[in-house]
Amino acid sequence: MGTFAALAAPPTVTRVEPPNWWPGHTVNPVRLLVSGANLANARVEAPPGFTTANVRVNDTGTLVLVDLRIPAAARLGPVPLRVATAGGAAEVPFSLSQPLRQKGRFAGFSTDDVLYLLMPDRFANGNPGNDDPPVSRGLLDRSKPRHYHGGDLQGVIDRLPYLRDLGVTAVWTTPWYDNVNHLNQLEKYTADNQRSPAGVPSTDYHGYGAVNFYGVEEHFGDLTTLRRLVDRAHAVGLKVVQDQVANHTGPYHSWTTNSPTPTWYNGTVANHLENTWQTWTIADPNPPADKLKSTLDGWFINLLPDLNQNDPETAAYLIQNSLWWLGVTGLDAVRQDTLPYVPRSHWSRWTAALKRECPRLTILGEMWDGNPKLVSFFQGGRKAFDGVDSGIDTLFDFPLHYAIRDVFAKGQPMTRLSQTLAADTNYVNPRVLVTFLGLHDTARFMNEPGATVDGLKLAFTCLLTTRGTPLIYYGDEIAMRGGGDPDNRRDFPGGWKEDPHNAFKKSGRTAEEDAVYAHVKKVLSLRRKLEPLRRGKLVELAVTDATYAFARVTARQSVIVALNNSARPQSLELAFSGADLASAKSLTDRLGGLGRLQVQVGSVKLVLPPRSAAVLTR
Ligand SMILES: [Ca+2]
Ligand SMILES: [Ca+2]
Ligand SMILES: [Ca+2]
Repeated sequence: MGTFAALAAPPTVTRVEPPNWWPGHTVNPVRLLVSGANLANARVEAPPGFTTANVRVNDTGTLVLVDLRIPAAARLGPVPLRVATAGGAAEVPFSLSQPLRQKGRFAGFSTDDVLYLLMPDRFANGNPGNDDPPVSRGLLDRSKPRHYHGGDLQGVIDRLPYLRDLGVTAVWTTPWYDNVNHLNQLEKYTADNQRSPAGVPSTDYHGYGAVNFYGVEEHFGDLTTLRRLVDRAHAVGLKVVQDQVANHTGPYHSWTTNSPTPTWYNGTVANHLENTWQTWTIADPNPPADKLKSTLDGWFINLLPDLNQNDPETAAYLIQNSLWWLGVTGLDAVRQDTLPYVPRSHWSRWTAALKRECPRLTILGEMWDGNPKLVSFFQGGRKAFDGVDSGIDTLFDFPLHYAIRDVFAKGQPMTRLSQTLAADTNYVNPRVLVTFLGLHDTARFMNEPGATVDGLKLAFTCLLTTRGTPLIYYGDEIAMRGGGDPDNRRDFPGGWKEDPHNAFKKSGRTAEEDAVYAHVKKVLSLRRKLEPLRRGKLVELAVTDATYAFARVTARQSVIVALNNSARPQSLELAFSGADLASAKSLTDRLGGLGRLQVQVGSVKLVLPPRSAAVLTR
């Protein structure tokens, strides 16, 4: 029968997560997850100066967790690390990298910035060579809204000049994690986190179904292309925001059948709770225990495997993964998906770990609710009743999103805006909220009943001049149409060589597209030139059903914004606010329509044409 050594099959190693780390990093030791086979009872051997500890092998002998302490003076490059068993030894392909320089990276965003959200698959096809990669043939079909369309990271690189010319300052792309390489076969599963008729084939073109947290989706490019994108963006003055998902993996992640620990996920494919999306239970001091549990531990759409951040191994993996993307690219901010469905204690530890390494980083959380009380509950800066400060810097301003839609598309009274902003007292810091007309999960503004191009322009004027850090969803600046997901994710016209027209260029835009584009560009330019529009205190001056006027005020300068949402001209008499206006003899409409206005004893009278706005300065 032979000896024990002869009986033991030799170990093999296929990969390690993270594949590299940095000497002097705030996380040390780093916890490695080694994948392979025949790893039962493995030891991990490290070179002199390095130490390994806390080796843990899963019960199939295919995954090893191990702490690796990296000496401060460690040499860069491959680290000769080995996994050894009675059957032999295998090399672990791990290396140390030079930390990226801080200058011009890891910068965070502020109210000085304007974000631009795009979906790489739907924006521009910069590399037709990756349209149908060998590992995932047959997923591309531009006629099908749930298939890949061919857009990629090179396409984003190619269009950075367009974004810079428009006047936005930061790019947020939907996730670039490696997603599944075949059509989704699971009943009820669709590519967009929504139920759809069973049997409609779909892909994970949107990136929210990660099967490898350390991989770049091959339809979009590779890590080299991603790093080039971040570097090129920085070189032209644009920041980059990564979309991360810590709540769940895609349903096809290998962990669903073979996990590093028994409690890696909450439940199993065969036996798990369903997430019923009762987000308010998180902010409820007395929630029903079963609802709290299904909200935190339930599987999104009853299908996306829910990661268990209460397992310290899972939590450490997720924290390191976030830090790895920052470290390898130098990006500036993180947008975190599905925030409320993860224990707040995890966010507290995760945000602290990210800020320890990158103190200027901005963290934006997705808490989808129209109620400011619920949204504000998740903003960091104070401990809530649960004793937790989430550390989340800012959130999407869904309450204002709904109000802007109601007013400028559906014709509801302007008081709706004032009412919504009156709830700002709920927030630790309402000024930094990320405000938006729409995003990839909402129908387009132009799809609302009652929406017009004039209404869209007014909505943009309001969005880009009121408090907050504005976000523009790709294509809204050219009045793109589209209903609910996935119709709101149409291809940007001109992103593909074969497109009949090219809206990236003035000469290619339709009259309507160019009118909206020019308007957005103009208001963005005003926002850049006029500091109060970015940093000023918001002071409401007047509100009626038809009109709304406010000032943005700093110690040095004031800007008055007046909007008429009605189909008739409206007269306004506005009292001034701000020291620089007290002695003004006249005000100028920087949007241009009203020209120069005479001032009478501390107030100005103006008549706004139907559905128009003015931005007044001294
Ligand atoms: Ca492509
Ligand atoms: Ca893939
Ligand atoms: Ca969860």
